[in-house]
Amino acid sequence: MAASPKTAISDLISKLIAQYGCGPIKFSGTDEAFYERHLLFDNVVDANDVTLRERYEAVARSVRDVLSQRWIRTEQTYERENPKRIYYLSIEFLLGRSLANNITNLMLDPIAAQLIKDKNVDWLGLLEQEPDPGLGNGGLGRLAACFLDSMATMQLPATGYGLRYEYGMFKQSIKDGWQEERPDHWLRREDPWQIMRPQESVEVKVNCSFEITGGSLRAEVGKPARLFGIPRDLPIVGYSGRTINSLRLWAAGAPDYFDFQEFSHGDFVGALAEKLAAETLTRVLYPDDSTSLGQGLRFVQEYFLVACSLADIIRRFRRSNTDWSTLPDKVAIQLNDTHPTMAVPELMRILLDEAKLGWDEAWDLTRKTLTYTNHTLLPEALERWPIQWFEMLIPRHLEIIFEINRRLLDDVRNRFPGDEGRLARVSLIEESPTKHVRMANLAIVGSHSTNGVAAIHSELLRTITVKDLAEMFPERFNNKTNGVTPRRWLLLANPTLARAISDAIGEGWITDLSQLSKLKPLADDKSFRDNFRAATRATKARFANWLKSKTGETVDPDTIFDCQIKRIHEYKRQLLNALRIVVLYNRVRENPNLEMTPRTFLFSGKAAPAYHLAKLIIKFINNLASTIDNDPTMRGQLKVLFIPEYDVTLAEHLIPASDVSNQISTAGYEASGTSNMKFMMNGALTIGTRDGATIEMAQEAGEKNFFLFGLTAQQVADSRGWYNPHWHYEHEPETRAALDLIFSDHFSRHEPGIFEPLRDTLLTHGDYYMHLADLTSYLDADRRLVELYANSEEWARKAILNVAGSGKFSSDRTIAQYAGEIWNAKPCPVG
Ligand code: 26V
Repeated sequence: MAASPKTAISDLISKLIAQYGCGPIKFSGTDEAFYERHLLFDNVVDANDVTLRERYEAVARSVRDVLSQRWIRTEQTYERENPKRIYYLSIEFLLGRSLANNITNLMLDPIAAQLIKDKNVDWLGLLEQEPDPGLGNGGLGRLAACFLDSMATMQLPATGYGLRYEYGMFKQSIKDGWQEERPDHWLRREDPWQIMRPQESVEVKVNCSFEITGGSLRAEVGKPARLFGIPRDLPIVGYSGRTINSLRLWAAGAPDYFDFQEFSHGDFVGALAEKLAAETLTRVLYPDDSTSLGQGLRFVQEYFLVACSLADIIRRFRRSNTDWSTLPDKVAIQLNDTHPTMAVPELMRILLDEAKLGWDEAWDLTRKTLTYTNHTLLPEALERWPIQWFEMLIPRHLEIIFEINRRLLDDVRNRFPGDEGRLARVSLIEESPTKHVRMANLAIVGSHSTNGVAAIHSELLRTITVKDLAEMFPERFNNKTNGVTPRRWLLLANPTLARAISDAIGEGWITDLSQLSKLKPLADDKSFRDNFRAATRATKARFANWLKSKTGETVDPDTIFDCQIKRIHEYKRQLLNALRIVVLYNRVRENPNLEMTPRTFLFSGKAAPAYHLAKLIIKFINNLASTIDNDPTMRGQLKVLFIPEYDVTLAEHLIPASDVSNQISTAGYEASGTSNMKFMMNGALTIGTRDGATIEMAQEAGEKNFFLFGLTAQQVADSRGWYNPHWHYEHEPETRAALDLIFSDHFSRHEPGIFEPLRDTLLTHGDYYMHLADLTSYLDADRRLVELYANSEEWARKAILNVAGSGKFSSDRTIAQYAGEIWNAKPCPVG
């Protein structure tokens, strides 16, 4: 007898659970599919009358059912085997949606496909029901998420630790061309992926209390308080579902019992207010702008992340180990940027005050346990916290920092007698204008490894930014070029290309991306090129449909899709891209018969709410877009579109559909970049500067398959003293015409003068990021690129060679290097 569809799904899931080694789950009395059980028992709804959101929840919970036993077994294996564990501490994790990713990594696609068919589910609509959790600003947070995927896939015993912000990155909309921000209340509906673990809450003691007055949080000095960290775990499913690690996110709360005490003294409302103040701590993620650096709440967030995570790590360590001296053999703690650097004094405090070790042993263990990654050289982004805040919140930690510094400076005096300048530069304390702790110095001194995220970045860090410390501790400095997970960024985001690749070289690339090099000879194979081109064309059409349904905007898949998507920042030079477009526009205006290869310029990205110039750049791009749209002489040859609300999901749609990737930062300023790698593995060609990991990408693909232009980092540094943007304005007619057009209010007819600050930055104030210096060579590279596009066989050949050369940029490779060269950690397969 043929199985009914319901039974078939249920059977398949049971088989899968069996395959994962945990034995089939027995239902009590009913043989309904998981999905329908969840609809009935969780949502209590009639399966014939459900909303798409309810369907999403039921499918997500069904997938969670499949992984839950395996998840428990992963932790049991680690408890039993007691391997060296990796802890990744990060103030941001930009995970993206989980449902489709978990289905792919659990290899449940055939079951999902069957469910879609049997139940006639609007799958794309259903996926859209899951919020894209914006618990990060950009590259740093997304890197953390890629690393978690790689560590689980490589069966490494790793845990991520972060904060459960109630409001993530703001939602962006565009009104009259301007960015508007709205809060992102992503937890409005229950998140099926988060498991609350109240029994594993930890207590954090601080030396002041908090109060909300007039909407802001105020610290009351000298009134010690206790905060509670309540963890929620998210499953991190390794590819093939063998290992399921955890991301543990802390939410702040006040202890449950406090209100009873206060209530008995009559101050019930006061007690509740205190609870609210405590919960405020993890309410919102800070945007990466310089003004936010001045805010005390962020400082408390950083300490809270560190205190909760270290308490948890040490508790776990003590469960299986009695001897403190084995800490570095069992625990590796990676600090993702300086945000969790208070781990240095916090671990010292635990070892000194709780374990009662002597200073030397505590210091040795601390340094051997901690490691630090630097993600930016921008001086305004290097964290420095006022000493006063340490005094107020964590005076014991300040005492420890002072003692670390005293010993460090003694060491400097011994090794470099009389070198007062060096002493001042190396010190953990910046003396003026007011005393601050230099968090990067503390992280370097208090750990045994400091790495940058691309070869050029690590080199600049070592030889310029923290030169004196690198001279003192040369063995600590190393490079780990970033990578991205090919599961989310190729297999899941670009199924059409992924299939074409697998058909040609097999599926080994999914977990060993270096196998993409097998595509190299296929660049010369006409039929593979045809497949490749057809895949790209289909993906572009799919993107155009998605964009239409999301935003109402129309783009033509037969034009070149030329993209720049990333946070809006002066150093990333979205303005340089806009200037290029103004020059192209001017060429048509001057010669209306000019035939251009039709192009669509796509921008997306958020500006920090207080970063006024970045917001003006968004406004300029939008005005440029509407002016070009409304200019009949353009005859649809150029189109500019700023897509609002850039997030992981948008990137997953847009990157696979792109022909051209713009990576055009001022050389020396983009530490690595990671979207550059995603574009490359999806077959886009890069037009870019010699910056960050783009340099290594060009090496891998061959420079002749790249469109590199502009000043090198060395040239940028060397010309700082004499660079004069006016020279370019005076001597380069196209540069001059473009700027004149902008400042004639051509793009701001009804808003005269609004773009004056662009004149200030590009001319009056000296063009710090050297837009004008690079514009001409950018245009030259752009011309070569468009010429190549006319030869579609050659274009496809180069695009294939780019994919074939992208194997190095898997985060699996990066993680293998961290594990081997920094953590000394090994896989711990789950039996
Ligand atoms: C922070 C701030 C704060 C103050 C104002 C300006 C500013 C600009 C940037 C940042 C972000 C710093 C950390 C960060 O996200 N770095 C990014 O890390 C990525 C992963 O390693 C890397 O690919 C990017 O190049 C790097 O910018």
